[in-house]
Amino acid sequence: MSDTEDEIILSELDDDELVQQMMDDLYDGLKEEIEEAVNILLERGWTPYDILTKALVAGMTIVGHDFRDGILFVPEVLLAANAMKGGMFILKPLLVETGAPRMGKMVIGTVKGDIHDIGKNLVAMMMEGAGFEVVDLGINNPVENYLEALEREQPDILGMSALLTTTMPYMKVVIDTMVAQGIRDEYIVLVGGAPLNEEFGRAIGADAYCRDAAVAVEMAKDYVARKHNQMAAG
Ligand code: B1M
Repeated sequence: MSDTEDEIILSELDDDELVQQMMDDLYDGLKEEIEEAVNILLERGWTPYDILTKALVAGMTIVGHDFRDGILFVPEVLLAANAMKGGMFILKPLLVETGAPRMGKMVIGTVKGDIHDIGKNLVAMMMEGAGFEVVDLGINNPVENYLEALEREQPDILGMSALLTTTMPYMKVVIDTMVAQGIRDEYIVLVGGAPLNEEFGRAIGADAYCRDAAVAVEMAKDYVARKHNQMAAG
C-alpha cells in the first residue's frame, strides 16, 4: 500500500475514532501522534482530565495487559510511556492553572527499587491543580530521601507510590522509620499504586490508600481539613 492510502488524518476522525486511534498510537509509542491528538481533543472542548483518563490512562491499561501477557516488552513499554508523557506534558499546565486556593503542601516520591513514575506524576499534577504545593522527589527513593524532604519542606502530606509487589513493602519501612523517630503523627501519609489496596494501606499504617489521582486529591483535601479542624479544636 502507498503512504497516502495508509495515512490517517487524526483531525478527520470523530471523537470515538480518535480516542481509539490514540490507544493504538500509545500502544505503538507514537509520541507526536499522541501530542497531535491531545491538541485536537482540547480544541474540541474536551477537559484535560477526560483526555487523561479516557484516552491516555485507558490506553496505558491496554499496554499493561499486553506487557503482563508477554506480548509487549520493556523497550516497547518505554516508548508507550514516553508517548504518554508527551501528552501529559501538554495537559500539565492546563491541570495546574486552576487558580484554586492554596490547600496545603505534599512531598511525593516513588519508593526505593521502583522506577515507575507516570502515576506519581499524574497525582502530582492533579494535586497541583487542586491547589496543593507539590515537592516531587522522583523515583527510587530510600527512606532517607523522604525523611530529609519532610524535615526540609515541612509538608502536610507525604505521598508514596509503588507499582511493583516487590517494592510496595518498602512503604512500611518508611512509615516504621517515621514511627521510630516519633514524627509519624505530624504528617498525613497517603499511598498509591496499581498493586496496592485499602487493606494494605491500613496494614502498613498509612492514613489512606488512593486508588487513583482523583481519589488522592479527595483524600488530601479531606485529611487536611480534618487536621485544620483538630488544630482549631486543640
Ligand atoms: Co512496569 N510493571 N516494570 N514498567 N509497568 C507494571 C507495574 C506491571 C503490573 C506490568 C504487568 O506485568 N502487567 C508489572 C508489575 C507486576 C507486579 O509487581 N505485580 C511491571 C513489571 C514486572 C516491571 C519490570 C520488573 C519489568 C522488567 O524489567 N522485567 C520493570 C521494573 C522496573 C523497576 O521499577 N525497578 C518494569 C519497567 C517498566 C518500564 C520502565 C518499561 C515502564 C515505566 C516507565 C515510567 O513509569 N516512566 C513500565 C510501565 C509503563 C508499566 C505499566 C505498563 C504501566 C504503569 C503506568 O504508568 N500506568 C504497568 C502495568 C499497569 O500498571 N497496568 C507496569 C499508568 C498510570 C497512570 O497508572 O501507575 O497505576 P498507575 O497510577 C495510578 C494509580 O495507581 C494511582 O494514581 C495513578 C493515577 O490515577 N497512584 C497513586 C499511583 N501512585 C500513587 C501515589 C499516590 C496516590 C495514588 O500517593 C498519594
